[in-house]
Formats: sequence, structure tokens, C-alpha cells
Amino acid sequence: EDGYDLWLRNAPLDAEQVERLGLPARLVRTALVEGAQSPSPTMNVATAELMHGLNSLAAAHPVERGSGPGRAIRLDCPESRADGDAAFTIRTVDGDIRIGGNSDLACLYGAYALLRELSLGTDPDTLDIDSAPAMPLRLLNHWDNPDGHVERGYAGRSIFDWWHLPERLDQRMIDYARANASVGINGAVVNNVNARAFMLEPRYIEKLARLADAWRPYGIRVYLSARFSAPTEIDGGDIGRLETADPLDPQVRAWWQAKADEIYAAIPDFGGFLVKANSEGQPGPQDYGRTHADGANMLAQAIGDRGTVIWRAFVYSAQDETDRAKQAYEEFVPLDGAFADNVIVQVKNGAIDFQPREPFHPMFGAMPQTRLMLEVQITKEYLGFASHLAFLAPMWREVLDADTGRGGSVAEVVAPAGMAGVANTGSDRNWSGSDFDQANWYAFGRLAWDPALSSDTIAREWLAQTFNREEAFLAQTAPMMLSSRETVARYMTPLGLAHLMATGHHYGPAPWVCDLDRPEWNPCYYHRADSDGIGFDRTATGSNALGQYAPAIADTWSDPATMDEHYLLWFHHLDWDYRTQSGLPLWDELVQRYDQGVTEVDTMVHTWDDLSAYVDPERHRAVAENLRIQQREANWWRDASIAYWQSLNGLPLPQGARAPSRDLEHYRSLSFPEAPGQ
Ligand code: BDP
Repeated sequence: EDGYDLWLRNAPLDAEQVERLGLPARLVRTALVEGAQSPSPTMNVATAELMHGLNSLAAAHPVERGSGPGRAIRLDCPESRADGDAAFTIRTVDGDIRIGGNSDLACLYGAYALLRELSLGTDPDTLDIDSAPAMPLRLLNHWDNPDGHVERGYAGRSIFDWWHLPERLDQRMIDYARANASVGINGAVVNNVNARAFMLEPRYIEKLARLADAWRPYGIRVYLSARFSAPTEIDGGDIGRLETADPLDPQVRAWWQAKADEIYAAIPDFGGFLVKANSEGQPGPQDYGRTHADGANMLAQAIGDRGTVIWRAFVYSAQDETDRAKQAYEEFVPLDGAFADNVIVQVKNGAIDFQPREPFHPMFGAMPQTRLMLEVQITKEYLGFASHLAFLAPMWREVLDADTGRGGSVAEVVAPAGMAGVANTGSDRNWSGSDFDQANWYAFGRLAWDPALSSDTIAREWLAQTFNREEAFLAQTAPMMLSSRETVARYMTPLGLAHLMATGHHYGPAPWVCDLDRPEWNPCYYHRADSDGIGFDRTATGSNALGQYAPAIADTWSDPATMDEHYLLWFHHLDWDYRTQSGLPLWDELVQRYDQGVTEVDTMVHTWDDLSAYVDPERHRAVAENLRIQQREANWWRDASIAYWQSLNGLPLPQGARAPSRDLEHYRSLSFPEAPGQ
């Protein structure tokens, strides 16, 4: 067991469950029996997955195709359209299990869902499932560079072997598609948002076409990150290279039109372009005095109704020294209604940058005339890389469930568009750099399909399929997963603090950094701590970022005495002796939260150590080792942070609190040029 099989292990059921399943089964493809058409590649995959999965679940009782005694499993998706309606049903009628839907993709999704249910131990006689995706686009965003390096990747090298494509297609590309399809992910942006223009050249289109062909049966469309200045950097067929990338220049428009046509000729179901523009040094329409809408609409016209332009709202620039959290809203909300129909604006969950906790982004709900998509980060750039155990479903549910105060939750706002997750895949055998990080890939897909699923359900599903379906195991590990992200937030950024990590690699704490060129790159810009107090005043007396939220929502966060204290120092600058809701002075409360985070990691270590009977030795040891890294680093975060705050406030530690194990100078002197993912 090296984790390669992810949640698709279909570990053998016990004898009684196999008996109940009534195997050997007959697997009947109704559409084929009744119709004359040949099976589509998607139906072939569905059949193969069922045969393979059922055989694996039944272990000693191999399943045979066709007629024979036992239960029949019918794939009843007569339309056989690859790109049809993904909704499916699974019902047991007169002993037979019927998977139904209006497209062959529906049957594929149904096949994976059936295997999941059986894998969880669901009684096959009670199956009665209606399932449909809540949102059309459920995409992975890979920050993979063509040279194999993955920006913010902690699982080895890129899984995409551009060097050997198109001739060589790694088996991983098929297994990747299986994993995605099994949780409903239906698209992949294969290259970094910090894009290289040459990935739009013909030789790359050929490579991409090979991937598109391989993934088509699994319902996965390919997308490319497009560098906005590409017309000035690479030739565009007959048009050649241009002097400008101004989106209103007719030649530029013709260049992109020709490029889009070239791509669609090779990949008829190409998903579209993802664009990071005028952000962190990337080129964009503002370089020519144009707006985001001018840029997006130019590309949208080139693509037409064949695909989508996904335009990122993650923008901030050095000019804005008042509050980086406000910039995206200020640039985009005035453009509401100006974007073409096939443009989607992709908004990170919070207004800063994938921190362990952020309040939901105020753009959600504020652009009713624009389709907005939610972007979350599966790779844990700010939550301990691949070694810290942090199950992210609770974090994503927090934002999906947030009431925008403008006529719906974030989940409702993004339902017409979708969700994107920055992938955590890599060349490591276990794909994600650690076994537990597979759960975040899984959870992303499940939530994008159904944002109403509880984190507990997702954790249990994943644990049962990945490790062990015994209740005694699930009862201990599911709660550990559910609290794990809160634990990380406590030892890294308690009480709404954010952006306290070290520069560049983002590994470890560095709240003392104050001297970087751009103010908003410095941790001290975010915590604003001094001898009197700590926190960012985003109320009306400060930056008034709070004013970007609907009044009813802003109200709930405006009073530190009554608000959810998870966001306390995000919105308020408070004295060190301010009394928190528990009655403790802020300083004591802060230290207590750090300590709680550290203690919770200790508990995770012990809980997992005691579970060796339920997990194969290889993966049990791997998880145990990661937890020990996390234990050491949780203490590091706590100690370094406390030592720094003390250097500002001069306060003694609350009674009983342990002194940092080293002095501040030690923590400040640490450097990690070898840290991955930069
Ligand atoms: C930041 C990452 C950086 C990304 C950027 C983005 O540190 O590597 O390029 O987000 O989302 O969090 O564009």
C-alpha cells in the first residue's frame, strides 16, 4: 500500500456483505442490448470500472459480465452523449441495481457512486439515489510549469510530462482522470496561472490534444492558462508576432481569434482560457489603459460559444497602500454587467490569499450581473504544506455556507459558474505528498458536486475508501480530521490574524518581517502589532474594508464584543489588555489559542499511534512521521510568534504558559533555501 490507488481501492468486503451483494452479478448495458450503436468510450470506461471495482470488492467471488445467476446491474443511459446531463439515479428494483441518466457520462458518474456506496458498506437492497451536480464547472487549477516544477507544489514534480508528449502518455494521466471523474471533477487547467506564452504554440496544442483525447471519456475538458501578452511573445500563425497586446487593437483581436480557432481545430471541446492579469507582475489589459472587462471580453469573443474565459479577480498592486483586502472589490465591482456571457470571474475564498482563515470575499453577492466562480487552494501553501494534517472541507464549507447578505449564500452565488481548486497533485507515489492530503482533493470534488454535503460525511467516505471502513476506526479518525484545520489556524494565525509566514517560500513563521519593498508583502502590514495592541482596523475608523460587505453582514463583524472571534483581529485593532468574550485579556487569550493548537496536535499524534491495527504499516508509518513533523512545527509557530509579540508588548506570559524554547533571535535567523514549491 503506497497510496497510489487513492480512494479507488475498493478493498474487499467481508463475507456477509459479499453475500448481500448477491454476486456474481450480471452486468447488462441496456443501451447496448436495445440499441444498435457501438458503445461509447465513456460507457466502456463505466463498464470496465464496474467490473474492476466489483471484482475487487467481492475479492473471492469474481464478477462475470452478461447473464448468469445473481443480481443484475444495469447501465441505463440510452442517449450516449458524452457531454450531456451529468445527473444520475441509482435504484434497486426487484433485486436489480439500475444506474440511469440522460448521458453516458451520467452512467459513468453513477458507476463511481455505486462503487463508493458499496465500498462504504451500504446495503445494496436499499439503494435509492438521485444526484446532480450543483454547479457546471468543477475544475482543478494546476500551477504546474512546463519544465515540471510545480509552483506551491509539495508532492514532487508535475504529473504532466510535456517533454514526452504527445507520443508518450503516462498511465498516470488515465489514473488521474479516473480519480477526478470518480468525484465529479470535469475540467483541468493544466498550466500555471503565471503562464508561459509558448504553451499556446502549435507543438503544445498537439500535446494538449493528446491529453484531451485521453480524458474525454472521463468527462474532463482541458483548459489553458493564457498569458495576456502572448501576441507580443509568440507567433500567431499567419499573423506573426505583434508589437502590442492591447485588447482593443484589431490585430490583437485577430491574433487571439486565430489562436482560438487553431486550438478548437485540434481540441473541439477545449474548455477555454484562465487568465491572471495585472496581478503580481503578470501582463494585462491595464498595461494599455484598458479594463479587466476589455481584456476578458476580447478573449471571450475569440472563443465564442465554444468555451469559457475564466478571469481571475486575484489582483493587488503596490499603489494601494491602504488595504490590500479592498483592491479586488474596487477594481471589479464597478465592472458588474460589463463582462461577456461566456466570461466567469474567479474569486478566491477570501480577500487576501488562501490564509488558514479569512472571512468570505466581499465580491460574492456584489456582482449580480456577473458569473462568479469560487477559487480555493487544495495545495496547502499556507497550512503546513504536505506534512501538516489539515482537512480543508470545513474551511470550504465555511465560505460556501456564508450568507452574503445580498440574496444568498456563497454556494448559491457561484452555483451558475462553479468551483476551482488549486491542485495538490504531483509525481509522488501517493499523488499529494501525504496520504491525508488526498482527502482534500477528494473533498474538493465532492463539495463542487454537492456543496450541501457535510464535512463529516466527506471525511468518513474518504477514510472508509482509503484506509478502513470499520466504525471503530472512523469514530476516531473522522473527528480528528474535522478539527484539524482549526488546529492549524490556532497555532499559526489565531483570532483572525493572517499572512504571518516567511517571505518567498512561505514556510514557517516570520511575523517580524517589516522591510520588504512593497508594504503589503510584509507580515507587519497585516498584524499591525506594537506595544499597545494588535490587529488590522478594517472598520469605518480604519480601512473600512468592512464597508464592502452587505450592511447586515458588516454589522455582525463591527462589534468585537459580540462578533465571531475567529475574525477578531482581521477586522479590529485592539489593545493587548482588551477583554475578549471569555473575559481574558487579549494577550492571555492569544497565548491560550496557540497552546490549544499545539496540544491538539499532540492529541492527533497519540490518536493515530493507537490506530495501527486498522491501517497497513506503510501508510500508518508515513502518517505518523508527518504528524511528528507537524508537532515540531506547531511548537515552532507558537514559540516564534509568542517570542515576537512579547518583544513588542513586553508582557509576561500568562500564568502556567511555557516560555518559548529559544529566543527571538534564533527564530529570526532561520532560513530555508531548500523549501519546496517556490
Ligand atoms: C499566491 C501564491 C503565488 C500565486 C498566487 C496566485 O503564493 O504563488 O501565483 O497566489 O494565486 O498565494 O496567483
